[in-house]
Amino acid sequence: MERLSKISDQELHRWLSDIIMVTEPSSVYIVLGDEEDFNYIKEAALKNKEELKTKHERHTVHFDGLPDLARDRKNTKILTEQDMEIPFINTMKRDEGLAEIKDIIKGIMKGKEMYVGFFCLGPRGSPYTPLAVQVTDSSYVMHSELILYRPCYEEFIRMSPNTKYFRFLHSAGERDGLGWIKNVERRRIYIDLRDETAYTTNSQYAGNTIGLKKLAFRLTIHRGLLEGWLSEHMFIVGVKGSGGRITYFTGAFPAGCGKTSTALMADTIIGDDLALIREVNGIPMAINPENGMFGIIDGVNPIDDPKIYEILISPEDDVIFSNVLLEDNGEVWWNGKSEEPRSGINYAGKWWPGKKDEDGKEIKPSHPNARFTTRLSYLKHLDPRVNDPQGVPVGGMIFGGRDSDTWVPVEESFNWEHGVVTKGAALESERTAAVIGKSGVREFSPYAILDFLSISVGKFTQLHFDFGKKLSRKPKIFGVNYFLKGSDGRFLNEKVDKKVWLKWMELRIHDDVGFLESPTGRIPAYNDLEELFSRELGKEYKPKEYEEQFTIRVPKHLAKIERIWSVYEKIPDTPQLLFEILKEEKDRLLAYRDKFGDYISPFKLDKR
Ligand code: SPV
Ligand code: MN
Repeated sequence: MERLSKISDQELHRWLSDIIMVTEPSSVYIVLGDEEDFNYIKEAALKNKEELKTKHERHTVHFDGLPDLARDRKNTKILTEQDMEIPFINTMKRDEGLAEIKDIIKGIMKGKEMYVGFFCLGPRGSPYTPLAVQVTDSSYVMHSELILYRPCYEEFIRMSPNTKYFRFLHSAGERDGLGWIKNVERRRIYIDLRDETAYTTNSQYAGNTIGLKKLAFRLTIHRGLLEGWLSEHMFIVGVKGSGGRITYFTGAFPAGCGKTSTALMADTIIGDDLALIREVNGIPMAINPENGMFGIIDGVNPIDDPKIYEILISPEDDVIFSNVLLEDNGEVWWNGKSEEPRSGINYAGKWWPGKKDEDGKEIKPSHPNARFTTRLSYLKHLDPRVNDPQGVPVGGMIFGGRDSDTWVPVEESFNWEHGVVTKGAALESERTAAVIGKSGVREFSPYAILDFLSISVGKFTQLHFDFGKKLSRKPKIFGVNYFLKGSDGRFLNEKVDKKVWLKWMELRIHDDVGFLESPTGRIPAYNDLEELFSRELGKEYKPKEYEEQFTIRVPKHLAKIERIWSVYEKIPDTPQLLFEILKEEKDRLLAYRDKFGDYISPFKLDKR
């Protein structure tokens, strides 16, 4: 009470006392976020078996359990006042949703401690940082948040009476002997836009439960629409250019398409998942609402991911591993370690080499969606401006999907609107084996944000157009494609090539290199890439490779425009400008086809 009474906001007190009455925890712990609290929460997680010890003091393991290993799309709903249908978004009438939650949370915290944490979704002391309160009965969730976000109880004490803040209420509900949730059928993730409050019940998986991550993201998207700023599913990185200048990029990629690896390959990093972007004096300024990474661990190995791997094996660094294999000797194993896995416990219970499920299928030692939770500050290439209250100026925005046959490896759009439409709104990605369903099928993935949108993708597109109008320095928008394949099915590029694309984009932002004009945008000239490949990677880049990679595949582009057109045609609030830009692109492609044929060698394009 003493901790809480320092915060004068009466509405907060009322809300907390209401949920305490309904959920009936046996005690309440107000988290200030200092070291003492951190240790208290971590100890609690170990005591109640939400986390298990490993051979390193600072490393723990958490298991979500078989039914709870990923985001629950079906039960995640946006609560709206009118029962509006929004294409691609799961909505529900607000009253009904709130009533359902109220029923589910009755007495749900009985016998448990409730934690209340105060957080800043961005640098402390920034006018652009949203505030948030998290209530949870899970010490794992609070422990994760203390690693992933900036605690800021002090800001709540200081805040002026009308300051808005997001509220998150989570309960893992009952757990069984293995620590898994018992009441899967009462799992709900409801986001109430009106009160900027989200609720999660009967789940542990961080993508459902960590209010500050993807639930707050849905709320910032909505608040951004009302206030005229952008909330993006993007990393924020810095790329070094001549004279030591740093140019900042944000980048959006669907899961499994190179987002994390790009963020780690850049020269500096500010964030790996989310970006809030405001217009300040005509400049787009980005902040990272997060302070840590909740990253996929599957496949992380010392050769391809040295920066992450180093953190994951360092006894000095706080790491929570989830849904990996915890061997009996206290060693953590995931797919990417060089040794063979030994017996232990994993996301499916006890595990031993060769263990099979009921259908006789081998149970993987570590789950494909296994994750690590750790601090960004451990990265040696952390950007010095990561806590700058003003954020960093965005020079370029990158969109990239998994595309075997259409986009070239890197291309600049003609202007902001053209980029928003043809790179962002038109983003597609081929499904990977990690997602249930047929792999290789192309999915609509606008802005890589579809799973998290709380507003129509038509409105989100209009918001980008309007945002651009306020800017005197518009970011250049680029499309990248790391997954282009040759006619024989092999990838045309190596993983490291993305370094060259980043450097080329950096040069373009400063107009330090020219470009070739294609019907779909501006592509690199051969000589510029040859020089960059040699300088950055010590690699010889042959004209033949360039030609194959940068051929403009006209029929593929035309087919893509048809697909995208027919999707947006069914979204009632799509801005007319989107169709105009698609139409212009189609006309350009047809004109180029008349002149050069279906497959256009970059050597035939005009240099500017
Ligand atoms: C993503 O899936 O985009 C993630 C992980 O960043 S989750 O927190 O599950 O959303
Ligand atoms: Mn994400």
